Amino acid sequence: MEPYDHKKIEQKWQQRWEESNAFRVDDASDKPKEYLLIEFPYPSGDGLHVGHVRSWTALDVVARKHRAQGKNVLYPIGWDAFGLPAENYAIKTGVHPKITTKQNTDNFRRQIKNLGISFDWSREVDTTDPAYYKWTQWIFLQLFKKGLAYKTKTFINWCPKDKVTLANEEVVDGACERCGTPVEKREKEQWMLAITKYAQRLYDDLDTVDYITAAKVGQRNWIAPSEGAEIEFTIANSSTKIVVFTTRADTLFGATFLVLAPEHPLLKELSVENTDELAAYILEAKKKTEIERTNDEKEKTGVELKGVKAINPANGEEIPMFVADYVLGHYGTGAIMAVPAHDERDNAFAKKFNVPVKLVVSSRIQVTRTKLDTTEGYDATYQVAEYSSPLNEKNLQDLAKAAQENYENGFEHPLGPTLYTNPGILINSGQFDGLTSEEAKKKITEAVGGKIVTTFKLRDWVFGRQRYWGEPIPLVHCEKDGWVAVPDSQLPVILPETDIFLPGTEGESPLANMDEWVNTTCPTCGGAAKRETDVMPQWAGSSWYYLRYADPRNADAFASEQLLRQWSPVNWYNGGMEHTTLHLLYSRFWHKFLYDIGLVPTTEPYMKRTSHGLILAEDGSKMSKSKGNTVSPDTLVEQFGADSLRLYEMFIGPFDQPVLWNTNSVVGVRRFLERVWKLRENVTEVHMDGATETRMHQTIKKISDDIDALKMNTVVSALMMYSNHLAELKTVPKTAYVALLQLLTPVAPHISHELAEGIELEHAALEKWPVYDPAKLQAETATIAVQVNGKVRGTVELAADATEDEALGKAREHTDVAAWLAKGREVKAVYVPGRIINFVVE
Ligand code: ANZ
Repeated sequence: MEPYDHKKIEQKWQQRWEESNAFRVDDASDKPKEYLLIEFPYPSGDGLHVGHVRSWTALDVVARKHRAQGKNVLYPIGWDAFGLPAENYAIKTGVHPKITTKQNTDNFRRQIKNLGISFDWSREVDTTDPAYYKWTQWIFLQLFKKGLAYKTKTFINWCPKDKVTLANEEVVDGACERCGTPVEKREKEQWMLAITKYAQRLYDDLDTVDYITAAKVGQRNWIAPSEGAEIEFTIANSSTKIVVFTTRADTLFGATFLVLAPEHPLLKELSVENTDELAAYILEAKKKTEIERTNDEKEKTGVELKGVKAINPANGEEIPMFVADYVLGHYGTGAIMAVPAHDERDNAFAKKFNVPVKLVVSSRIQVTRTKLDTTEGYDATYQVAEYSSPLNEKNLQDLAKAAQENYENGFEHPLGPTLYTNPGILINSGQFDGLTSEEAKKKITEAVGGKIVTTFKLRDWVFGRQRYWGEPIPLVHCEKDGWVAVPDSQLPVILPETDIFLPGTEGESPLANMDEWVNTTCPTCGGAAKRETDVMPQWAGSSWYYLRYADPRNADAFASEQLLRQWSPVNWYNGGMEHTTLHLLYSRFWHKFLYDIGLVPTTEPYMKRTSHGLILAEDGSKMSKSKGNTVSPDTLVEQFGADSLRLYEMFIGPFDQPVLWNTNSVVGVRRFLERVWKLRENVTEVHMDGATETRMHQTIKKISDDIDALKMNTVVSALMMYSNHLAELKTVPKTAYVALLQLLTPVAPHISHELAEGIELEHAALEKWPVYDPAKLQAETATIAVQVNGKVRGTVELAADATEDEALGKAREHTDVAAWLAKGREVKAVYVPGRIINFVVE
């Protein structure tokens, strides 16, 4: 048999698959549909990464198996090709992003085809193709028409190096996700998408999908609903009212000051005496990142609003007001009632600014038996009733008051620590004393005319980018009509050609310089108007691409209703953990919106979501071009073959865990394939022995189950064990070998097809998934002859998978055999599994 020549074989089969459109999926098929999706790549200049190979091979294994099981499997690919790297490269070299994108996608396509992944190439999409982004723009316009896209002056995250606005999701630890530069806050007019309008549904509907836990938890924490109340405070001698958001309305009686965020719009309306001091503070606050502002280790800063007081609606007390940057402008209402006895930040602030601390919730109800003002220590004089036990002290209110007085006279507070952040029983709260925190929240909110609300951490999506390489936002501004949508008939708004890619120093989009493009006419009144020059973020095109795959060449709609019904929802989506709060959330939002306007048939885009662990360099660091520790799939395919690379990446470790790369181990799996290759020489039409048959059924079951559970590493080890077993046989039964090839095909398709051809196995047989017989999973017993010095002296019943020790032990117990063995000294004992036991005695 000729040696295993991976190059020849892989080329041959890839060509055949290409010529026969082997993976082109038929929309009209009556087989059950299955839609498998991987995150379409950003075609970077670095080419394919071994991480891509891990994700795509895994779903390719699933795709090939499910096709073999009779499903109509859609497994598409495309390019998420807008974005900064191509643009930054253009700035550096002058090469237009369109050209680099074309080069990069060509290279990616070649590399992927060399891996033998069964993508349906006829459905390839490219987000930078006008025929595609026409629909990205169109969907944006639907959002605009429904009031979900709006332009507003807002503080945005600004990366001074990339000169670009960043979404909150793109800021990691206060720095730009891409370049690590500390992010600044700038006030800018920005297009926003009102994703917060969908916050509750995005949160609740996670219950209806099968996502890995980390992805669900990540989204839940990101959306983060918080139940609380909005309570209005009036300002003394003024008609201005300040609404605060609190999750602890039960502590209202303990609110001893009010704090506004530096961004709070009402600051301008208050007649504050110390305006200069205030203005200086606000300016400083703007320079700080949110991380700095919310860092609890840092000392709290703030400025009192001199000359204004707020009125606590619970007790009518006048309380001081401050501006402090630990209160954020965009969360809740941007204003808080500060309760220093029950909130840590307020407590730290109150201590620094000398504001009274008033305890209004207690964990313990401590009741005096004797006198309150003893100096002998309180412990001896109080009886402690736990918070959860029923309250039976009639004089609770009096006692609480007395305790407070004592505290103010300099004793440790007898009702508990001065900072107590858990819920408890109300004290010092007038008619609400004795209620639990939970009860009091509702009652106090009602009593002061507040309202119960849910606030979310999730914020609206900053959608505009002042860059070049993105979809133009298809809007026109007219003095008379304001923002007007470009009519559908004029879509797409084509990204104009230019050689100037650099954004302006103030961050205006490069498109702003192109007068001819900018100046247009208003679609409504026909008067002079200007185009919006901001473009969309990279997340736009990826928010709906999975829908386009259903009907990628449709010129009249982003996809036809019928094909959307045919393919929705995506059955299984695999992608990076890092996309949980960005892409995954954004696309769920667009999908729900499209559902609401009747354009998609399901409420959720993806039924199941998994994630692959990162592949790290051999030393455990992240692989990166700059560190020079990347491995190129091209080199590996060249040297070992695509099948070896695929097999290795499936074998490398548990699929969802990070793993270290090790090129030496690729050699190991390559050797395994060579053994499988050689095995064919021994294949004959012999009858299968019991042990092999059992193994075969067990292996089919194991691999079938493990592929669906993405346990790819144990799939490979099961293949190895099974083939090792076959290698131990003198002749390999063809049925057992066919099963091996069928099971191997999804992971190592090229060699499997070649070997199948070698034993004249019909293509169709190889592409069929083997079925196990549950009755044959248990090892069967076989009758095995026992020889002593070459003569059969008896037989024993052995389990098909009996070990040598078990077999020999059983044989020695056989009376006749034992007698023959006793005649001399045993020098050798061998068990040939499933066949014979041999003793040699002298
Ligand atoms: C009074 C109070 C008393 C509060 C107390 C807490 C404890 P979560 O759970 O994260 O939603 N808060 C409200 N808006 C804020 C803003 N814009 N910036 C900073 N802090 C803000 O937190 C809600 C609590 O955080 C609110 O409840 C408010 O402080 C504060 F013993 O009100 B609380």
